[in-house]
Amino acid sequence: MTPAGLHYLLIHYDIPVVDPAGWRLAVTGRVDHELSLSLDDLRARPAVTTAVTLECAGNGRAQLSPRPLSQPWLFEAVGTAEWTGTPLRGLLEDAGIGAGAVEVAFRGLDRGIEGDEEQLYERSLPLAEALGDHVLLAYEMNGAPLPPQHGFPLRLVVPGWYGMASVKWLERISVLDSPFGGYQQARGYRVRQTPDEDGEPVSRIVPRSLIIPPGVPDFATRARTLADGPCVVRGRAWSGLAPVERVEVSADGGETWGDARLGPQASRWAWRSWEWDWEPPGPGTYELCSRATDDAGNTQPLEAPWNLGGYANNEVHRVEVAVA
Ligand SMILES: Nc1nc2c(c(=O)[nH]1)N[C@H]1C(S)=C(S)[C@@H](COP(=O)(O)O)O[C@H]1N2
Ligand SMILES: [Mo]
Repeated sequence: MTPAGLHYLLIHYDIPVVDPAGWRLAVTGRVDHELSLSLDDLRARPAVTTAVTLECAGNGRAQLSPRPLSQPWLFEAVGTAEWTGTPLRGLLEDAGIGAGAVEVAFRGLDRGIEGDEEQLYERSLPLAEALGDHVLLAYEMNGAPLPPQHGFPLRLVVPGWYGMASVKWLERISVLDSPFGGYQQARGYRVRQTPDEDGEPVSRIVPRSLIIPPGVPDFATRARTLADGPCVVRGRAWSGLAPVERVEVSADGGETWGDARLGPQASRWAWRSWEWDWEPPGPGTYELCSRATDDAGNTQPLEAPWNLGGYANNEVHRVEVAVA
């Protein structure tokens, strides 16, 4: 689990100040009964705790060339926390989904300007995804009330989807009879080559693994040095498409690969630990690589195809170490 203080943050605008006493969640649109719920109402509903790996769709963006203009994430925009809340599905069933509903939109309280449009951060999910078993309206992270930066008092957590779907500071859920055309859906988070293309929407997390860099870093260059001798290389792997089935590791830049041992997983939606025994053949420079494959056969490419937003870069992780 990632402690809240080490979990990445992605905040498009400002962190809203919310007085929980006056805050309400509205459920509206194509529903049989509109709802307005307080935080206590939500806490009184059935509660579920699930370990979920959240990853920003822009994780790895700074690795791409030319570098897309947005958050310059290297590898750090991922974390795994235990989220506690009430299943969205139960709430939608209580409201009653009306005829002709196709999507559910989630609006946050944070306001800003993006693409020349003033907006409240808002995203939608197809109805079938919103009714999925694991989607949570979360009011706790790692057993404590949500910190302001992670969405206090209430956020959506959509396991398996890139982070943009997990709307923070929720104020309104709208059941829609036509696809949501808001900025974060129609303009943002699309995989495309040029700004005038519609592109494909970003949705589920593609398989990825990261290596915990062995050895020690040089202060200025970050170059790593590892003492000669047997070494256990460790890391994490995850996929929002299907469970991780295999992690392979290479110590020669991807020429030859060996299978890592997979560790336990806190839930289907949490990353999985892995480890690989490595005996460096002697002093020299080595490039460690890791590659995850899920049980639907999705795997990590050696080199990710470029896109304008720099989304979903899941190319194999490479860590160079000097054995001395
Ligand atoms: N209301 C609101 N929700 C939001 C965002 C935002 O800017 N505003 N950022 C999204 C993005 S892009 C990501 S990756 C996740 C990050 O969640 P975290 O900051 O709790 O890690 O929140 C999502 N939910
Ligand atoms: Mo993100």
